[in-house]
Amino acid sequence: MSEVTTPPRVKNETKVERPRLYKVLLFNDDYTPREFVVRVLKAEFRLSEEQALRVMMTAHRKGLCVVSVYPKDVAETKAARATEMGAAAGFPLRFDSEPEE
Ligand code: TYC
Repeated sequence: MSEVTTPPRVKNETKVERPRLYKVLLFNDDYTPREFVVRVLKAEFRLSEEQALRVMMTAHRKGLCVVSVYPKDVAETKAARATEMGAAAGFPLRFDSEPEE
């Protein structure tokens, strides 16, 4: 009589990790007018007036502030576009992006 063996059941443990999110950071400087920073935050990051004011004042007082988090390519594009808005107006306004912990 032939023996039928069933293969051992192996749990599929392949983990699917979520892509890391990236923070967009806003840096303080001594030259860019506060209202201009607020305008850029509203235009590029879709912040409300209140949110934009809070982020701008935090960067102003502490040196930097996290604006928001996005997938890598979105964070990089938004940081570059927002920095370019400042440069186009003659200001040293700087945004950058970095991975979340
Ligand atoms: N420090 C600037 C000023 O006093 C305003 C400012 C705030 C600039 C936040 C950049 O990220 C910034 N005019």
